[in-house]
Amino acid sequence: MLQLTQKEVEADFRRASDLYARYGVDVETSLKKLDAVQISLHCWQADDVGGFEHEGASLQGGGLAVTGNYPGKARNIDELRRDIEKVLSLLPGRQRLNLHASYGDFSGSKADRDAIDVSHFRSWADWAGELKMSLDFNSTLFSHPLAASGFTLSSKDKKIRKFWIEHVKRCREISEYLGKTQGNTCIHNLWIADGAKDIPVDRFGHRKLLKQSLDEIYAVSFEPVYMKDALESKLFGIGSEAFVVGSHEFYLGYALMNKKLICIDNGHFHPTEVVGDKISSIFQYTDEMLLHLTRGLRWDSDHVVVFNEEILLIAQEIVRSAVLDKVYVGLDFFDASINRIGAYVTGTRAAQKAFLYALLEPVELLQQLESENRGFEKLATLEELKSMPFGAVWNYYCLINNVPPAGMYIDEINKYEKEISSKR
Ligand code: RNT
Ligand code: ZN
Repeated sequence: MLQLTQKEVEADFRRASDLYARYGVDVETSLKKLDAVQISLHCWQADDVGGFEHEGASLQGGGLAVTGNYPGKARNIDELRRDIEKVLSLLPGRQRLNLHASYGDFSGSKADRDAIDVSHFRSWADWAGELKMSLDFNSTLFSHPLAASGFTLSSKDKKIRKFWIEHVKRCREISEYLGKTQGNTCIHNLWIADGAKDIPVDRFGHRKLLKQSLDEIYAVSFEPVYMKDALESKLFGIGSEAFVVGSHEFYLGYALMNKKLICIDNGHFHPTEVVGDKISSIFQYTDEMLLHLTRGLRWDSDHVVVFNEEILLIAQEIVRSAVLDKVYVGLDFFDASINRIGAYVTGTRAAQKAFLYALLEPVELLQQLESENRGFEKLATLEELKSMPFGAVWNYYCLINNVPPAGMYIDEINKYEKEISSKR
């Protein structure tokens, strides 16, 4: 693996700063802004979306599939926490952790989804507090017998709806508790898999039921300083190819009418849709949103994030629209075919790099060229920026954050695998 000394990283950085300064970009300011981008790490990459409700719990249904059987999966809360600590030690900046309700600590008392409460998340809050890390939260409406019909909050069966309404109500209370404990807003995200494999006839009926369930759930309000609600839309899932109740139009409408956050998962759209383009539209009507960064690949939505054009445009649009402080950023991918810690670190660093790249753009200059109709110069400048020494700035950012620059984290992960995760 490429090894860099501190001196080399610093020298490269000085040269890079000088070159960016010639475009009018103050690199130190960009790095300060990058510090403010806190990425919420999804807890579910560590154990393939299994959760800890009972021993050997695994992902079931929900239109999600995790493929691969790479060794080292976290089998319990302790292993998962240890893995997350390792991941955090290899990431510059500060992160949050995004929990799913199914990851509660049920060692004291087991509870079905309609009976969970803050007691199941106390040990999480304690652990996160020690790490000075904040938590976000998700209701879990899959991997459960009452989700097996393919419908939960939009089910035509009143008993099923009632069960899940109670679950989400409790998850909101847990989110409020986490927010109060950590002293900042816990984002509660709601995603449901409700939908149909084949041609539905009563789309309207299911969507009406979902709206009713949501109205009932959100009838209780919480202080936004403690918790905020987000709603995540989807286009289709495995087994729900023909119809997903919670579509983009459905939730965007609901979020705007009810002052909730829309959650945009960039794997939940048609493959040719440009998700970055949505941000400046959404922000005309709302002043906050949640992102799930992922990588869609053909029909699947959950590959490890890489620093590609799609993620970059999302970051650029956030920076160019000056809404960096209004976007909550989460990750959402699960790959069981490679080292899971490696997946986290590679994916998170890729997302951070996209934000850094966007923060190093001379936005004013580019906007000026555009407004003066100097299209060729704008295009050429955008192209030239691609070969600026952005990697030198990234490495320096890692250095000042005391984490390995460049690919020097790879050896660390291999060591952890050898000593710890491979023995599971
Ligand atoms: C599924 C959604 C959702 C889940 C997690 C586990 O398509 O993206 O966010 O991945 O809740
Ligand atoms: Zn998602």
